[in-house]
Amino acid sequence: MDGIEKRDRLIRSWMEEAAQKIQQHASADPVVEEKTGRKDLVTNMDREIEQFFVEKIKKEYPAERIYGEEGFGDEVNDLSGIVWFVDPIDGTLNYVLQKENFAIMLGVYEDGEGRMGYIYDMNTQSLYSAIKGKGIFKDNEPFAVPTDQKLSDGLLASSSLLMTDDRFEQHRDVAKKTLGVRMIGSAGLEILEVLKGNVVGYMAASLEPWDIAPGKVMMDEAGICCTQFNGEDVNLLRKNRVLFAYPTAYREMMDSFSEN
Ligand code: 2AM
Ligand code: CA
Repeated sequence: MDGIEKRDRLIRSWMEEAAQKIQQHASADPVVEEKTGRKDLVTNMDREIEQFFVEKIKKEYPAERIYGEEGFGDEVNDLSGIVWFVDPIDGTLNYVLQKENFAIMLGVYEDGEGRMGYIYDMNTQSLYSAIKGKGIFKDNEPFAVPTDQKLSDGLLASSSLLMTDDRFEQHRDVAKKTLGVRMIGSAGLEILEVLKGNVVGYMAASLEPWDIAPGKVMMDEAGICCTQFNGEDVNLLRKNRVLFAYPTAYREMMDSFSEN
């Protein structure tokens, strides 16, 4: 992929601008609509921010495709060429109910391979990024990630569905082996918790491609495992059940699943 430095510069400025737009509306109540149900929401801000990114990307890179949560990009049925993944607000339920604990996410892939990943933490106004082969950054500084962690020595992040739905008993057995479970409700922020070493892993029962793609670039760059529950590669064209975990914790989780 050409022009990585220019892309990085542009993406950083767009992420900052998007964050400012959301910040400016922080005191106003968003207009909320249900998508597939009462737990799956979209607001005027999700739409506005995705449209903002689509406009910027299409102006600079008209030949490249955009796979965005709210549908303002392209219909994407394969990952050939350059594909941009856009999640304008990750953690929309938090955005509506809490006005905090959400993120803006963007990923750039080439022929299905992660090249660039960005997660903007709206709580701390920090931009985490990864460029394949170039490392991980917090804002403009290199960001050190732990090399490995064990399941029994740390905390585990989980999507709430795994804790509330009886189909996931095996996952609760894994959770019992840790020091405790943590749930934020934003895949992007949970992935950052893994990256910081605050949790040894994150398991989620239902993540969309744009929830996974940006963080997966970071995981790959940091040597952290990221697969479906069955060990297969994630599929960035549909929903996935995903495990993100440090290598030792990942092996312990997979062993625990196969014991049951
Ligand atoms: P979203 O807010 O961008 O939809 C919540 O546990 C996490 O799962 C969030 O990152 C949320 O992303 C994601 N998620 C994916 N599909 C979802 C759905 N149908 N309903 C709620 N959250 C979903
Ligand atoms: Ca979203």
